[in-house]
Amino acid sequence: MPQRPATCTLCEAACGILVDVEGDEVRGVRGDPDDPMSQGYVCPKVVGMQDLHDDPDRLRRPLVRDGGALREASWDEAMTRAAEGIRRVRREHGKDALAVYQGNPTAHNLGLMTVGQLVLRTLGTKNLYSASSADQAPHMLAAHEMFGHVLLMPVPDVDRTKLWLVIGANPVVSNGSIMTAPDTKRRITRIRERGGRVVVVDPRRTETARLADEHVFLRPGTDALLLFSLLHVVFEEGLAKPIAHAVGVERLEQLARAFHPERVARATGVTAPRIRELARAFAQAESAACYVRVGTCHQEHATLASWLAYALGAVTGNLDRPGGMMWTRPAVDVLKIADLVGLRGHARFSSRVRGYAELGGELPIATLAEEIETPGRGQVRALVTSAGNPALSAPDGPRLERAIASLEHYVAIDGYVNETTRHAHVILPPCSPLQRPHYDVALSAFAVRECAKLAQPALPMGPGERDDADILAELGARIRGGNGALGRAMTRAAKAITPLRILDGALRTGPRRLSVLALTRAPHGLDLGPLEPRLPGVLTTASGRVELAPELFAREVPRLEAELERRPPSMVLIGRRHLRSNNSWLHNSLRLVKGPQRCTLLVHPDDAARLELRDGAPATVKTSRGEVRAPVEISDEIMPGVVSLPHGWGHDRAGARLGVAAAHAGVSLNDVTDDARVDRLSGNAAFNGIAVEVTPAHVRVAVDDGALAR
Ligand SMILES: Nc1nc2c(c(=O)[nH]1)N[C@H]1C(S)=C(S)[C@@H](COP(=O)(O)OP(=O)(O)OC[C@H]3O[C@@H](n4cnc5c(=O)[nH]c(N)nc54)[C@H](O)[C@@H]3O)O[C@H]1N2
Ligand SMILES: Nc1nc2c(c(=O)[nH]1)N[C@H]1C(S)=C(S)[C@@H](COP(=O)(O)OP(=O)(O)OC[C@H]3O[C@@H](n4cnc5c(=O)[nH]c(N)nc54)[C@H](O)[C@@H]3O)O[C@H]1N2
Ligand code: SF4
Ligand SMILES: [Mo]
Repeated sequence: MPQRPATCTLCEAACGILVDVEGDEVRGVRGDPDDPMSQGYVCPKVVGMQDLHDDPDRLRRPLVRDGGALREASWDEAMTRAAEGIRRVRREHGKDALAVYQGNPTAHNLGLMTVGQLVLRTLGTKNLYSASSADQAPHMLAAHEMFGHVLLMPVPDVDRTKLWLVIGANPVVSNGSIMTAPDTKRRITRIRERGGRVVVVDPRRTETARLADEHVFLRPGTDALLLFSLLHVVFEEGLAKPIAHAVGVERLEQLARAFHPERVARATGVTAPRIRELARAFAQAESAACYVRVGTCHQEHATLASWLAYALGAVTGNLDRPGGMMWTRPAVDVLKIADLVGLRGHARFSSRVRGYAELGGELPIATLAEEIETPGRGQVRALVTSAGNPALSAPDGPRLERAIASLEHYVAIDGYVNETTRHAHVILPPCSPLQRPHYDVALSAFAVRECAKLAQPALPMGPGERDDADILAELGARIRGGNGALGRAMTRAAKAITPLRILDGALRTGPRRLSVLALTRAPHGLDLGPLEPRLPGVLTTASGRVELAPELFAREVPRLEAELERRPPSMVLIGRRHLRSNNSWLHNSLRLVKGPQRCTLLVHPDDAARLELRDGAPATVKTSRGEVRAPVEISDEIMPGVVSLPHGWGHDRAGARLGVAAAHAGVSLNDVTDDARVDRLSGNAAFNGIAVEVTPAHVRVAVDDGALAR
């Protein structure tokens, strides 16, 4: 049976896989031992690659809305309808009346990263949105201000570090993010085997925490306070040895002065001696990497947390050195491509209603609902979503859903009628990930080891099937050229610029002078060695230096300091991820969703006793924005005063076509999050740390919004 080498595109680990193929059918998917990066490792989610391909609910033909219902249509009819509606809205209301939202799987799709960006980011609308502002926007803004480019986010050199400080990340489950590191579990074990130390800071004793040397409970939303305090100790005890290429050390030291451990202990829940010990250990380690991720991004001081984590590395000499935080030198110069499609810069324009600054050419997803609802010039009236499900993934999903349902025209590029795309006027479905070529343009820029791999499609496309690049090339050409002869000619021209052609050009002009041909000769991937120091050449700041105390951030410090005086809510809600789940999707794979109910509310035993919650019984979780009911799971792995619900569930919406998922519906965490809670600097959604009231589900309580709102 032929075994075709490919890449699992479900998460950032980008594991090498072997696809067993018989005729046109997939018989199985397993780890590829010859992939230099993943070396045979795969996680349980990998079966999703096969299940997605085989899923009878996955659309094989486009859908168009007739009256109330979606019906199958030919590609030509669907494309005509899609382009016509967008052209009409642009003609009548201007280019900004069209919004675009790109979801997370974009980053895992060669066609969407190349042709997709060229089409979707050049439509002339300022209403560009993506999952970035529900994810890593704070890291991007920190990188922009400190290093000069939104994509210059350094990655932890986990394979050489002696001290790995993991804050607000659970890489044993997520397999790493802004850090391509398949089999993080093994990498953690190796750190410990070579005498290193792993410390996890998280309001939950996670799967990663259980493998680490230590776990520190931290009150949600207080990471910036903790990080400032670590810096405070480093300076106070004379342990600073800043990297050579940094400016702003004195200013940073001055700013850190207010945050001595004794002062932040109460707010963070971490004792002063523990903070001092951690700071000393970090500064004195042979090498140390402070890795912050989604947990530190989904909060109100997220950009400050990202800044201070990078700064801690720089001040202790751990930025740009083996075992510390390092930049990659990928075979495709991602910065160059990003610049080409406007993915750079900050604050060149702002959102119309709340005035949030653009970042990398995009506005915060937390503002899309109001941009649709609020009348006036520039009001959003049409939408294109590609590879996303904002009804479940954006803060206050129900509000955004109502707004989307009110649009004049909505086109979705997605293989499913999901909770968002069920509102579309046209759905254009791409083929399965096994039917398209893959090269990780985005993620190879954040891999803990340099690598390059081009996977050819494991299976051919069937009749009438198309990949994302093909769909977007045509849609873009028809939006610009219309549905007549000009549009057809433009479509032909656009389709000639395939993802592989773009990739070949990018590889040839990239720093390693590779090519599609060279990679075709190494079907399991090329190992290009460990990360290497890149300072000062990598920087694109005006000063040519690492900026340790950007004014934009320094100005926010008084607001952070004020947190020390604020009385925290008695109970707050955070999210979590599960090994067999992937954001809002893959819940249609029976192999992945079967077993015990996963959408549970984690509650500490003390809180459960106080609130009279019983294990397995339903609880009502209420915020100022709404309420959901979920079964209680009592566990001391969660901090007292904190409850946790996973995001991406809530599959019982009428009209979605997800048979298996609907039978394992759960509830959507984002039914109760608040789109007004954002990190002010980056506009990133502050999903976590929202004040909640939790009661046994049979008890009805009158909630005073004022008391809940912080
Ligand atoms: N409360 C809370 N909310 C969160 C988070 C959280 O932790 N807590 N996490 C946030 C984060 S980090 C993220 S990244 C977002 C994710 O949010 P989104 O990106 O909006 O949502 P996904 O669940 O990833 O939706 C993926 C959709 O893309 C489709 N898709 C998959 N592959 C392809 C493809 O190759 N082509 C096309 N065209 N479509 C494809 C799937 O069918 C699915 O419908 O959610 C965010 N929301
Ligand atoms: N299996 C699986 N893998 C995934 C995904 C998935 O859904 N399932 N999603 C993918 C995506 S889109 C992303 S972005 C990555 C995310 O990858 P990670 O960043 O590793 O994501 P999480 O597992 O959500 O880890 C976030 C941690 O932050 C903690 N946390 C919550 N609030 C706070 C806080 O205020 N401070 C601190 N210090 N910690 C806090 C949570 O308890 C949680 O353990 O995972 C990717 N991989
Ligand atoms: S960790 Fe799992 S889901 Fe992620 S790429 Fe590897 S096999 Fe796929
Ligand atoms: Mo994400």
